[in-house]
Amino acid sequence: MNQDLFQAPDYYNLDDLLTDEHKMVRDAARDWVKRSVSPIIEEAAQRAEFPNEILGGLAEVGAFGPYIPEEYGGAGLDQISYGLIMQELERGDSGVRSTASVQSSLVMYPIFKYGSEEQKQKYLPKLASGEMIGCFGLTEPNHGSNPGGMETKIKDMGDHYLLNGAKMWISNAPFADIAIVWAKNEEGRIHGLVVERGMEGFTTPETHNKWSLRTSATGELIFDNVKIPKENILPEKSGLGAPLGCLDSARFGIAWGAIGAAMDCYDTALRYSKERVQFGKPIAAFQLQQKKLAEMITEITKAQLLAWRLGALKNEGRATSAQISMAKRNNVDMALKIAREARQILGAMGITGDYSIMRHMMNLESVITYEGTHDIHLLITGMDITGENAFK
Ligand code: TGC
Ligand code: FAD
Repeated sequence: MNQDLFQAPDYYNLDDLLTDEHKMVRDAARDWVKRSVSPIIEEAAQRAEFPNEILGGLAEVGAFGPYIPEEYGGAGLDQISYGLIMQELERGDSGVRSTASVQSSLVMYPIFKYGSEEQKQKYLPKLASGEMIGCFGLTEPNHGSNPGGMETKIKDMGDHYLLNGAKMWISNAPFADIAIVWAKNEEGRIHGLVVERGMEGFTTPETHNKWSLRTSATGELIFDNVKIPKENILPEKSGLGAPLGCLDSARFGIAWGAIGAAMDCYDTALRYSKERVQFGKPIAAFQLQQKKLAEMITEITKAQLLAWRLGALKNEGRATSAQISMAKRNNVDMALKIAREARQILGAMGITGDYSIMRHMMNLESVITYEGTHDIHLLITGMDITGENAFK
């Protein structure tokens, strides 16, 4: 690929709102992405493989459990630092950010929040170091936007549970060591459980032929009479609110991550527009191209402000689920629109793997669907402001 010349846009001097620690964490992730992700990511995407060699680096920049306390191996950082790490990872590639999001917010978070002390000691330090990789199984073949209808079941057998059912579209599934799986008991109550690779009856076939998020491995989780020891149930919370609480944390990270993809597309298009000459002038000198670029930086700046404020609210424990939905929806949509516009600024060159834009664009088609679709987040906002539920 072309050399990574990325320069982060900061039109409203938002760095002034960050602490020294935020900037240090952000810059470490930014440098690492430049050194270790940019040079290899295009080829990994072309091969449709997760680049395993970056796992150690992800752990080193604190991408696995940034806000999990240090006593459990996490980085003990605040929510804005978490957001900034996700922004930098997705600047490299959404699939890389996905792997870190799932590990942090969908695997470590539920163990930390809903797990027993033994579960925390057993899993969290290994997940933080990348020695163990996890995945999160909520979506099923017949239940995507409506996870409350799930069919995966556990049956109490006295000294253990029997797990039956299937999950699909699960990030990290093909190589995960553990899966946080959501299943209903005989009374229809949803519980989280830790399923370990190697348990008899548990398989994780890979989903192939994706045109999006090609650097992230996606698969199914199939449970055929899997014996789950009772100590593998997350004891501290049950009900649909338990998995949805994890999604709040992951959606927050995505709201930041999408800004990274948008910044990369904008920066690439800006540089290209100054270098590409047509009709005797750099295309940056034409009003139509300036309109595109000016609107991009405006939208990025608005998204940065939204994310920063949401991070501040989250640090104070005041961010609501609906506020998180608004930021996820707005920022992913913003990034996808910017990727499409930036691609046009590059003309034919924009469709090649010599530039990151098309990869970002294709990735964002998954990001706008997973963790709650664009429609679902609009309905969450609609319900919050009107008090009327338009889902059902
Ligand atoms: P509803 O009746 O509204 O709520 C059920 C219970 O949950 C509570 N709740 C929440 N709790 C915490 N955080 C939230 N965001 C919450 N939203 C709701 C609610 O208070 C209630 O609690 P209780 O105590 O009264 O029982 O549920 P519903 O069945 O009507 O569904 C609501 C809806 C549609 C908003 C929700 O189900 C939803 O968000 N659907 C979208 C599904 C989704 O986002 N799936 C994501 C799967 S994971 C994924 O995509 C990972 S991609 C990872 C990557 O690679 O980065
Ligand atoms: P559906 O729910 O079938 O929706 C189809 C369409 O109908 C959408 O446009 C939707 O907005 C619309 N719709 C649905 N309900 C309504 C309504 N009430 N009102 C109006 N419109 C509606 N899941 C996991 O559990 N773990 C993972 O790690 C994970 N990783 C993923 C990775 C990738 C690459 C992808 C693509 C998905 C992943 N998912 C994961 C699944 C993801 O969360 C679901 O795809 C998503 O929640 C949407 O579900 P669905 O695809 O079944 O779409």
